[in-house]
Amino acid sequence: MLGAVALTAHATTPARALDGARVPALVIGTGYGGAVAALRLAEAGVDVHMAEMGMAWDTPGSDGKIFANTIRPDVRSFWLRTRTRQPLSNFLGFPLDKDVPRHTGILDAEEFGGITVYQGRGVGGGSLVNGGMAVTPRREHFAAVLPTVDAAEMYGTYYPRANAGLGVSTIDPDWFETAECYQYARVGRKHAQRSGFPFVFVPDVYDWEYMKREQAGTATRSALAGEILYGNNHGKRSLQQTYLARAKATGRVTISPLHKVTSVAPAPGGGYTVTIDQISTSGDTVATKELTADKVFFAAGSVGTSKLLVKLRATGALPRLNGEIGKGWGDNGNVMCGRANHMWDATGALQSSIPTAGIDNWAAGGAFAEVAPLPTGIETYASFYLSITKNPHRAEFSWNTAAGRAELNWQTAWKQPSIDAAKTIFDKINAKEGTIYRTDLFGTYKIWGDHLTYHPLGGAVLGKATDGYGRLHGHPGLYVIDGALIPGNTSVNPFVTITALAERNIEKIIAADL
Ligand code: FAE
Repeated sequence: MLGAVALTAHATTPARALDGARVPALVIGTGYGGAVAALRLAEAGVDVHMAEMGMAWDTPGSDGKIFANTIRPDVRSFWLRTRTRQPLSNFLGFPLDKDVPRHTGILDAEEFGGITVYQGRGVGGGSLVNGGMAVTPRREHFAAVLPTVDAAEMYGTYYPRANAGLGVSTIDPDWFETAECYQYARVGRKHAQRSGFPFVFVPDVYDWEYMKREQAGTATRSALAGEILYGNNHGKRSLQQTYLARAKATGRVTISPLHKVTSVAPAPGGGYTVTIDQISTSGDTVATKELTADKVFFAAGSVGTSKLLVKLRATGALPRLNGEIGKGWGDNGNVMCGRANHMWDATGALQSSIPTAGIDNWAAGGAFAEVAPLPTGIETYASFYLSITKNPHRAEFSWNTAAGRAELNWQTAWKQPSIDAAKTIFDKINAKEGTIYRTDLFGTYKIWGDHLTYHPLGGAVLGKATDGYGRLHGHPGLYVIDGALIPGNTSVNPFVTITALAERNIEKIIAADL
């Protein structure tokens, strides 16, 4: 039953009193950029405090589980909404969304005019809710995205460092051939190859040995129980198990969950005054705290960092931020679709929620499509895909003074290049297989999931809003270290690139500024 899971009190009290404190480094947000910054600063002997607006996600609910199941959203699932907003809104003619109690749940479906942006909320950021697909882009694509960054250094040092720190590995190909839970991916491969498309395995941070045991029935199921969007209770190496665990083990890092940064402004005696609202699990402010930080790292994610920075510039808190703030935002070209297979191409009732394979048509058609699961527990004869495409459109965040909120000027029609790119793959496969697109997944008679992104990128682009290492122009001691640095596209799933770039930038910042 929705909302029936009772939650015990989550840790909301920081390890030490924040109000009035002075800290050497304050990190806003605990996703990839924030976790890398915290670990490396702490290893360099700097005490770090992290403010995170979401919950700690370290305490089980009354069902004994920390995270809710994707098939049964409950109070834990969504960030401060009264109705779920699932990426797949319909199935076989039935709407899937349901009422839920308003709560600081794990998945934010943040709505702007033309797009819903999905983001993770809590200690671990997007790593709590994502598929763990850990893809290093092709070197030539990286060079096109961030031409000012030395690619030799990235591929020689920082991508390997990020992959090791995140615990990335690839599925055992022999097991893939026989595992019941990847029948859907094998069907996806067959169809891709019959149409002449390159098919590639996608690395992941999920523990593949654990998944083998799930399939064998010797471990509690997580990926094989449909867990993903609202967190995985087992198997996935989120930042809680990797970078953040190592950061905490240094003894120099403290984290305050349910603490939302609302302002950063120069402090009279040097450094920055940071204003933080402590919120309850229903989203109400219960205390407002002020501390002083020598250095502030914006790691609130592309959307969170951009929203804060456009506000701080417009309201005069950080007046010397430049005109590039808020610009260069893109959706990584995300678009989803499903295909209806013939009855002889069953995709399996048991599907691992962790995708492991993709169709690479980037060079020819500007699309990289993941073969995604549809873990409904029943045979659907559907193939489902998330495409990452080369979409040229870039939006801008701005501060609406009258409404007191940040706005994004993305337009739904801007997804058309993404749809066209995805069609270079799926029109061909449909023609070859004699199949059709599903029209029941995103509404009634709607083929394309073109209303959303999981991969917000940009808004404080490297080398534009910041210098070549993320130092914000105009205010020394302020840094951007998250997905906001990347100008709207990475050609693949973004978190390995966000992590590697953060590794590169923090190394330079520690050497030069601290
Ligand atoms: P992020 O991880 O979003 O962390 C930012 C943190 O800051 C969050 O915890 C926020 O709650 C917090 N925050 C925001 N504002 C404030 C504030 N004012 N005060 C305090 N805290 C604040 O940022 N990427 C992949 O590479 N592979 C995948 O398989 C994949 N699957 C995805 C699936 C889903 C459903 C979603 C939502 C995303 C997925 N992504 C995937 C994207 C990936 O998770 C995302 O690019 C990174 O998490 C972004 O990392 P950042 O460090 O930029």
